[in-house]
Amino acid sequence: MAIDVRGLRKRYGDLEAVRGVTFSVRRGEVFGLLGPNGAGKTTTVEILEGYRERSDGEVTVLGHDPAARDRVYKETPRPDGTLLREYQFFALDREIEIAPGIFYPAWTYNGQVPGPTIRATEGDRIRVRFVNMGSHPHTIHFHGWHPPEMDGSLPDQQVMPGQSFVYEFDADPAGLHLYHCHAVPLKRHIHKGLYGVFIVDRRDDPPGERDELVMVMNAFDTNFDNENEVYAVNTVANAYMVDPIRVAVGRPVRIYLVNITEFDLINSFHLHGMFFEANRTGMMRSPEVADTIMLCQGERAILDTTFRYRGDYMFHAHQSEFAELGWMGLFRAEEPRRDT
Ligand SMILES: [Cu+2]
Repeated sequence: MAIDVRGLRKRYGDLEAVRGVTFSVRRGEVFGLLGPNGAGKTTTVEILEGYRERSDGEVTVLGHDPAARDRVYKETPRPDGTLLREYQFFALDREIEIAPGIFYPAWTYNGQVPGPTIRATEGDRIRVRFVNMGSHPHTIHFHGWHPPEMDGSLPDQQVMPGQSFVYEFDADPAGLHLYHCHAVPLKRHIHKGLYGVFIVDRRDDPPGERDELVMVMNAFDTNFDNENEVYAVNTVANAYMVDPIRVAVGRPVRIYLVNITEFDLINSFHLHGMFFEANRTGMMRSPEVADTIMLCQGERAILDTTFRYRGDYMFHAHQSEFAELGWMGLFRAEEPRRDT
């Protein structure tokens, strides 16, 4: 049996979109889901793809549960103490909501923009199985040390729809990197949403007693005029104005800041009421201290700081136009929780 679905249910709040669906599909069988809009067809397919979590029921696709984490990520210890980290990446065409009620026809890695963050410790081995389930040729081009055949940038390295490729290289050097599609035309493939963050931790500086978050500065050309209409960090305009990022007074905070904005030459991050240490590419020996940092596309920096006072701190691009079009947010610093 290729696909087996028993008692599948999916609830979105009070709405039950899929109400106990049971079916099975044999290998080679042509199978269709028919029904009016809202019948739950897309939700069902997205659960089979592993893109959406189910509320109830049992699902197997080619013998595997698509909700199982080991389908997309697996780590295996190696004799020298490092890890082999294996990822499964799919290119998927997907509509994403970039502001309330504004949908964008994105090209995605694994259904999300930015794509999944790849994180390793220096010296680990990275293996990414990439399957192109989208409608155009795509690649994954990583920043970092790797042999040219793993670069995903030349015309004959494009992975055609329905095809796959395995990228494999060592996590090197320690720092903050990124990956993105390098198929042509490049600006179209990048701004459609095919990018993500690649963090390599130093072996002597593992993630410790600090709060960490990834901030990808991105933007969207919603009317295809080669200019952006919506700006954000992590895709959704003004998301952190509505829902501030909670931090604790006195506890270190690290931001992994990456600029992937297409069409505009630069982007920037400005934080109100305080300063941070900015470590460009995560590789500087002595970081600069600033309250504003400018990055061109593909540049990135690790920002370290600690909030001194309680309250709301605004952050935004110091290009006012970007800020007004959605690239603005808040940190909410609160007294640390006492767990005694
Ligand atoms: Cu592409």
